[in-house]
Amino acid sequence: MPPETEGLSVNSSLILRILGDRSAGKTTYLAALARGGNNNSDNPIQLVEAFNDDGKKLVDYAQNVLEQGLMLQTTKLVDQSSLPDYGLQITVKGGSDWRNQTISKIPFNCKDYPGEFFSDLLRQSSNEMKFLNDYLEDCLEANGILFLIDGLAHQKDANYAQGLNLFLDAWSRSKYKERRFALALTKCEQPELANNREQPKTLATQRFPNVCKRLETWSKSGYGSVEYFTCSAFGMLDGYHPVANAKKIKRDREGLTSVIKEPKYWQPFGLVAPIYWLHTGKRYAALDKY
Ligand SMILES: Nc1nc2c(ncn2[C@@H]2O[C@H](COP(=O)(O)OP(=O)(O)O)[C@@H](O)[C@H]2O)c(=O)[nH]1
Ligand SMILES: [Mg+2]
Repeated sequence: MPPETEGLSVNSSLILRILGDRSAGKTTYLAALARGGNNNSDNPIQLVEAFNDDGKKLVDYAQNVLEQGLMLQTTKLVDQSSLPDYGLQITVKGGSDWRNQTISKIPFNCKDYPGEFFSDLLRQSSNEMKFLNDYLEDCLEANGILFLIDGLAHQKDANYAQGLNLFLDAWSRSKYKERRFALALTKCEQPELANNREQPKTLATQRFPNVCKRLETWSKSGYGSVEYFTCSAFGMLDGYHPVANAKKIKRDREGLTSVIKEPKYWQPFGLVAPIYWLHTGKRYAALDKY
């Protein structure tokens, strides 16, 4: 259960699942998020804290991996019930309405599925189908989905759109009246993405037209709402011409493998924006920058 938040404006708990292909950046996203806000007074993100053991482990992991510039290990395929379930709470100042100076606490639980789940979804047949069905069942518990896509993996657009069919069909049968689906492009500090990062829907539609079409159809059919976001777990290095704070290790059809370049100047962006929207149904523009 989330901690006591008496006297503050609190919405009911967000039950979140993160979807995405292997190497989309899911674990890095969560680790960077758990590492929390900074002291910049303009930053609406005041605090990110863990409220369960899995969440605390994630924070430690983030400190080792992101601050020391190490590589993350891939998430292992295990039985759905033994996946870590991270309990985090984000404290945000202000709100989508500029007159609103309240503090919002966003408690949420989140599971980070291994990429094999998503591969099963793409293949729609596999020896490991048992995992797929368990995972789909588990997703029915969620009222918010965050779908992370490596912005550089646009060659997989058609594949992803097909995988979404199966997923959305299953999720649309969940018990919730309000379903929110956030699509976030990751690694948007990369030059091909950075210029358009302030127009997330345009960027997503250009690079992943089939995925976006599928999501729009789903939303127009009344199953739930969709929003688009851009983010980076590493961010950019400031300067006259800001550059990606990332060192490339390899790039192929699957996307980009990299590590953070200057951990000291680490400034992720856009990580909280989709979660705020999934929680409140409102966009809070200032969060796109932090
Ligand atoms: N340039 C860049 N690389 C990232 C970012 N987020 C993750 N990565 C890299 O993408 C690769 C896959 O990340 P990971 O979190 O393990 O993906 P997962 O399989 O979806 O959990 C790793 O090499 C990460 O360092 C980002 O924001 N920018
Ligand atoms: Mg992972």
